[in-house]
Amino acid sequence: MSVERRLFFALSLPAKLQKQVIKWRAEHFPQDTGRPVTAANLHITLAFLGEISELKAGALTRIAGRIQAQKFSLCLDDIGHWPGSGVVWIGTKRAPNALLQLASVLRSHAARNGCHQSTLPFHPHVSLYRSATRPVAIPPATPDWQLEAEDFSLYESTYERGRTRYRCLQSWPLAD
Ligand code: 3AM
Repeated sequence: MSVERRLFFALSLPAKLQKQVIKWRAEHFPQDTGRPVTAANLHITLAFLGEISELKAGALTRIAGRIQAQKFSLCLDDIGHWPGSGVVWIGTKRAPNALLQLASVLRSHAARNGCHQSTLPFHPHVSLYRSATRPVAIPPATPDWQLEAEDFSLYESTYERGRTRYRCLQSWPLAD
């Protein structure tokens, strides 16, 4: 039987921005808000692939390598809470077209390769807390962080000893 891995395409956050976000989160949310996402796991999901075979992962990896997409800059200037999924997030009020196009291309390739895609509209975000099911006092604003997206990556999600870990398997540069 072929081994399946839980994979997704995402944008990473530079280490400096990860630290800034973690510091700001600690200063603006009470400790019992939910399960905080660790600094290394902060990301923006572009397309969730689910548990897929090596064969399918290989096909999607080759497709990702042929995608022609532009660099873009993203302003993280929005915050919200989705009580249903228990996620507190930061996002953007104005998603750049290049980001929307990249996510759309990855999602349609994923769907064509049998990876079920959510019917909810794509809402780019960085999850800060999970399991935040109680009401959360949302700070009035973020510090308006800028994310310069220069590549996108394929990640594997594993769950070991009670911890979720995201491992970057491969990255592809975005064009100037
Ligand atoms: O951190 P975010 O919310 O961007 O929520 C999961 C996480 O995204 C999402 O995939 C990312 C990496 O785990 N995810 C998990 N299960 C999912 C599913 N069944 C899912 N997204 C869509 N459908």
